[in-house]
Amino acid sequence: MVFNNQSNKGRMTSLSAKDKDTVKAFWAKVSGKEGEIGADALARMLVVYPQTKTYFSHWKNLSPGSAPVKKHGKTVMMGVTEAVGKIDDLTAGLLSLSELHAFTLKVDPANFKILGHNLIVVLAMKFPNDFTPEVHVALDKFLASVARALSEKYR
Ligand code: HNI
Repeated sequence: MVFNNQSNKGRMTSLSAKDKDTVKAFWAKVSGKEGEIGADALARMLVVYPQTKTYFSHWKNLSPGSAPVKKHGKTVMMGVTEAVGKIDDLTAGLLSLSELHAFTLKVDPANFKILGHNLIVVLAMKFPNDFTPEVHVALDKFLASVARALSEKYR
């Protein structure tokens, strides 16, 4: 592994063109599986980080596999797929979603990172062969950028 090379510059601050291509190529495998992946990631977040359950207290059942977890998991994951399509300008692309989470839903932005982490774990489990270190770092940067874009309206 080579450090301090071009592709590692700016880690966590910007996605290189290569990172973007890596994310898009990986997402072609995710496409069509948003439902199950999103439901798994959301369910895992609610179990492992139970403080996140407060935002969903209006649901009847927050357990893994429940109808609202499946439905909302897919909704969130379609949002991430949309973000892949807007990868060149996430701040503008996710502005209205940021507004919704900040002003209407009042979600603490720390939770965006938590969901991103759970999503990475699920993706690694679902795609063990495709989840190379290169894919891992590109996805990590992408999800950090999504979290930052969603946090835009909080500042
Ligand atoms: Ni989030 C609704 C996308 C993280 C709590 N969320 C949505 C919707 C989308 C969405 C899309 C539906 C919007 C609409 O109805 O117009 N959420 C995303 C994305 C991320 C994210 C892309 C991060 C990657 N949301 C989070 C996190 C929390 C969260 C981390 C809380 C822990 N979201 C909500 C809540 C709603 C919501 C609450 C409303 C759901 C409902 O049914 O009440």
